[in-house]
Amino acid sequence: MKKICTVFVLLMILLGSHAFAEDGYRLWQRYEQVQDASKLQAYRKAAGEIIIQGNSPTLKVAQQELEMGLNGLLGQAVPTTQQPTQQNILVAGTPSTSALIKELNLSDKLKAAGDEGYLLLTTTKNGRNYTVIAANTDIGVLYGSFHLLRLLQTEQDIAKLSLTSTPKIKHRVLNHWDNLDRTVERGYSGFSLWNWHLLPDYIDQRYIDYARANASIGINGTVLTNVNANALVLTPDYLKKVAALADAFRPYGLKVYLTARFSAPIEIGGLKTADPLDPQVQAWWKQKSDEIYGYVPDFGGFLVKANSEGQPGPQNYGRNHADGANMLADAVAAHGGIVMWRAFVYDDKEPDDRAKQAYNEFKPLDGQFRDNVLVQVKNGPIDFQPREPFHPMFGAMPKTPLMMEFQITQEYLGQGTTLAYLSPMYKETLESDTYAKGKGSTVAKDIDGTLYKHTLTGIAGVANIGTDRNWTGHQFGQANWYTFGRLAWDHTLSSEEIAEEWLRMTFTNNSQFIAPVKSMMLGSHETIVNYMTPLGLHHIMGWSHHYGPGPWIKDKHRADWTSVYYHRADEKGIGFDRTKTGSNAVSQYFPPVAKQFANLKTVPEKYLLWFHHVDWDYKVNSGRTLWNELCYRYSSGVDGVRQMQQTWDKVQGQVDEERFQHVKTFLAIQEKEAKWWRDACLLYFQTFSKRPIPQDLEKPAHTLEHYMSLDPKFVPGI
Ligand code: GCV
Repeated sequence: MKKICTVFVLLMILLGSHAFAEDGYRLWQRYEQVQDASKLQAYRKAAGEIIIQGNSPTLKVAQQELEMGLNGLLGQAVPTTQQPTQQNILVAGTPSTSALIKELNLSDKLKAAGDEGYLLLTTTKNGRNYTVIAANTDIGVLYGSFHLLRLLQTEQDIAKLSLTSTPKIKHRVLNHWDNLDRTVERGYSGFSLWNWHLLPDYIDQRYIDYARANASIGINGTVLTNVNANALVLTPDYLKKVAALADAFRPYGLKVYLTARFSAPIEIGGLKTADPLDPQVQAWWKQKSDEIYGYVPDFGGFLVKANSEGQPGPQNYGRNHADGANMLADAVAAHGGIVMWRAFVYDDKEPDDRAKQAYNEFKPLDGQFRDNVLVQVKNGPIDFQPREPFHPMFGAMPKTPLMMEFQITQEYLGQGTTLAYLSPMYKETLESDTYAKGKGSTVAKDIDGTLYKHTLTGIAGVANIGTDRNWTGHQFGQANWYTFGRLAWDHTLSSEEIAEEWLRMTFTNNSQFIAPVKSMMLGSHETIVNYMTPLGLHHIMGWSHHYGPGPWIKDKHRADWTSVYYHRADEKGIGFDRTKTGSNAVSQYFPPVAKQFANLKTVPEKYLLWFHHVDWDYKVNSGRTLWNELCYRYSSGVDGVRQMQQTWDKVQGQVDEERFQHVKTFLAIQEKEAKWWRDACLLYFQTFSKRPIPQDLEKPAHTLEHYMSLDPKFVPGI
């Protein structure tokens, strides 16, 4: 009998491993057995048994995760007990629920851990050795458990642990641009995860795995619906479904938020107006919020896009953004909710430079927002371009907590098939110095609250997650979800550290794989900037779907959605003059920055054409003329992709064939698209520069007419 059982178990393992082929579903949570023999031995020794005293839903999932993780990583079952029976113990808990943690007398150390942080340490008591995960709250225990697992996954030494980790930002939130019909605006990885049809009765395992993944990187909020909002989600039929998702996410510390359509009082409330100063409208939102909290007692609050790109808002009634935000803030305040009010506003009826409009509208409102309002600002002043200078609102609103909005989905960065590791781009913004209070007033300090002493702080990432089996379409898209969470927790981490962690957990700890692939990831963003929008060019992509190059886009119903509005190429030169002689957008920055950006000699070259209209023969840093530099940059972008292909080809055999081939195929698509960008842009800009493409560079494959005639169909995510 015993023999039959063993054969059965072996069969199940074999079948199981086949069913869980390396298709990317397991993200960075693969928990494969540790390969380094001495590390494996040390980990097995340290985790003789797991003790978690207390049984809240969050502690339960911490226990499950530790069991699943350790069983996989150690290749053997680790028993869970309630009292110590062994010499070496892994203990996790809070002093209030775990007598064992209490006995370890950690209260002094725990003071530094706050509400969500944790301690990891190694200690001894009564002759036993403890590896300790301690926190003040259950969610801290869960976060600490994931940290410990990460140390094992990345094969770190855990013999003498002594660390405290706390998040630097309070609200770390994903923004899903998911529609109720399950399409995803700017989504390139299938459809929306939220199966509204089967909710609330069917809880897909995906929801749990999504929550696990988020908790593992400290993400603590998710906005389920598109900012181009549909009021229906606020009706009881949908609120039941929202409640079911909130229930599934709650153990993982993931709060649910919804987007509020400003005209909802009219559309679903039967009112004649949505004027935020109208008492009936205010009462409607108050009652609606109470109703939502009836379904979801820990509902996070609202995210709002108002008076932008056709969305309704307070300005429809002659009111301002503070009036709108405050009305909603008052409606959720009693329940502890917040409002994230977006500053992504611009209007083509407004003659001023689009890059200036958000600052112009919001800066005068500083100090007028309620205490539970965050103003959510995109990283740059236009719209998630491959590269933008930091948004001038950062540092400029001392009395208002500003929340960062990054885009994780790659709307302008090659969409689903491009390998772009975005940490360097996020860090570039976070580390930019606003000079708001002198040198060192970085954007990061504004959003983590240390610059102006705000306690309400937040960061949002527009999600790249969908129903694709590997979640993000591109296997490397997972790295951007991961890096967003890790930076939201601690923006001082380096892009390199994060890439290395992710690679080790997602693929292998083999250094022959890590070193070249990490360097490929670190260079990938710059490579894309080079073949799409070098030297500060921006917004020159295809019309509407934003796929591929379209520098020739002009004469559309909105000038500020065309490309010529931004690149301003003419016979003399190219670029948007945002100095005093042009739109003077530079004046929105603090004087040292404004001065640097305004001067052709001191502006960082990466922003040259963002701020200046520059002569074709202007000599850039390399000594080349601007035209020749553009040609070299575009070409080096294509070369960069080819190098990425070579790097990837060399690691064949070091990772599973399934994901290897997937990435390889996507890199081939990327190379094709890089050439398309280079050739289309150079041929088009050449019609103005009237200068030859340098002899030593690869010639365009087709004519400009050919590229202009391309009309890609069925581009996802529109
Ligand atoms: C959700 C860009 C995108 C839109 C998006 C908008 C926004 O304009 O193209 O799809 O709408 O940004 O951030 O609101």
